[in-house]
Amino acid sequence: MHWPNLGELTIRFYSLNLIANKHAYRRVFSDLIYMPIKILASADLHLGKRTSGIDVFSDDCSTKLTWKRMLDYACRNSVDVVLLAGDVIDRNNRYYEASIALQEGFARLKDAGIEVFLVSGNHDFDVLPQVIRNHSFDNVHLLGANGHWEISRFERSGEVIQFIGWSFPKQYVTTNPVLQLGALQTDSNFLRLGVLHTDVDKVESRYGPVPLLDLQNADIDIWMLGHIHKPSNFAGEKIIRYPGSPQSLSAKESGRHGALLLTVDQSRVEVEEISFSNCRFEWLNIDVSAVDSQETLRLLVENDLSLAANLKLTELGETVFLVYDLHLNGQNRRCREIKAWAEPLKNDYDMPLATGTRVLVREVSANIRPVIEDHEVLASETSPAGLLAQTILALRNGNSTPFLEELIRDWERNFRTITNSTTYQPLQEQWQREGNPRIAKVLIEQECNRLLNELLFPSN
Ligand SMILES: [Mn+2]
Repeated sequence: MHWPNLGELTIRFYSLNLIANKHAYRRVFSDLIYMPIKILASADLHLGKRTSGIDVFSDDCSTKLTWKRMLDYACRNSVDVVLLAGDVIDRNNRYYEASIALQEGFARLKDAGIEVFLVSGNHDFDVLPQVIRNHSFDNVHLLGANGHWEISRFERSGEVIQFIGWSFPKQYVTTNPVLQLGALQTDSNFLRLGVLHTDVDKVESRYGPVPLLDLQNADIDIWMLGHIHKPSNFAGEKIIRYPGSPQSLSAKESGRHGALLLTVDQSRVEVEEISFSNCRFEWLNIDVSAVDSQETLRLLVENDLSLAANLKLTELGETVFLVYDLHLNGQNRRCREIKAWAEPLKNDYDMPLATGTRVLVREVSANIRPVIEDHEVLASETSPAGLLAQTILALRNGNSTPFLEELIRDWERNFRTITNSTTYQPLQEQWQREGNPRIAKVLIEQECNRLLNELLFPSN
């Protein structure tokens, strides 16, 4: 930390008053006052697209508006660099809407003195270089065009960052781009920030597959990646992250979505998650065992949804739509009626929270077990239902039957086969640390109940 002397403090005082958020002025003083560098890192914006899955979204959930919120944030918070790790423009949607929004954004960032470093991904391998070529933005730097690694030095307030990137040269790339990185000369005295659109640990992928180990071993200090829309963070000493798509584009992209703010202070780097998506998808299990009328179902759903949504209240800053998929479960003899009572929730439910966020329901699924009065009587039958009832009873009483033993052996054999595949390597490592969850019996009981339900109450 560099402590300012009196002169510098005076300048800081005046500059703070003069600037009053005028970003450009900050640049004038930035050589006099030490300030950490702020990088807003994002990927997979897919400009031209909008969130799908529920009618009420309309144009409010277009990524063009997410981009605008990101620009507002960058300008308001004196960000120095905006970083985009590919698939900025969506290949199949509204090219003009996308390219115009991008150009306007670049111009706005230029006015604010903000630099942009970016690489292209499989969606914008051709259009992104075009947009940048056809409009001269001297603050915008496409790294690694034509699939050749490139380094660009950024310097401000005496701090130096090397942005090192590689751009998709064509739609599909089946080779590992990091293998070519070794030839590039970097300076280990200054931070090396790698930007890459890639499918980590997916050997068969057509989207620039890279083993995680190669990212860990490369002469790069931080990796900001694109392609996977769910924000993710790889464990280990090095910061290796997918910022994820800043807008949730469908219910498959659940949870919080936004960008990462990296603050580089000397050699220390802090990472903060900033939300930008105006919609957020979640799912919720609701136990309907006690439901006996449409009214009790309504009360229960309202209560559970309100509890779940309010728990997220502090994270809902920009969220306009909080959209739930409900899974109804439990044990109830009115399975069919409950499903019918729940049906209107999909189009009808719309609850406002204190933040102004609207809670909606997108989908309702049900896995309600029937109430079987007497398993003992059923178990005396030799029918398939009898066999299932015997198995359920054995599981409940801690006994075993030859059929149950066979099921457990089958389950364990299949489970081993699956978990021995490389795809599940991280899970295996987790289980080695935390113990393998041996839940065969729980799953078998669930499945026996489900099958018994189908057999006894076929219309449910
Ligand atoms: Mn991609």
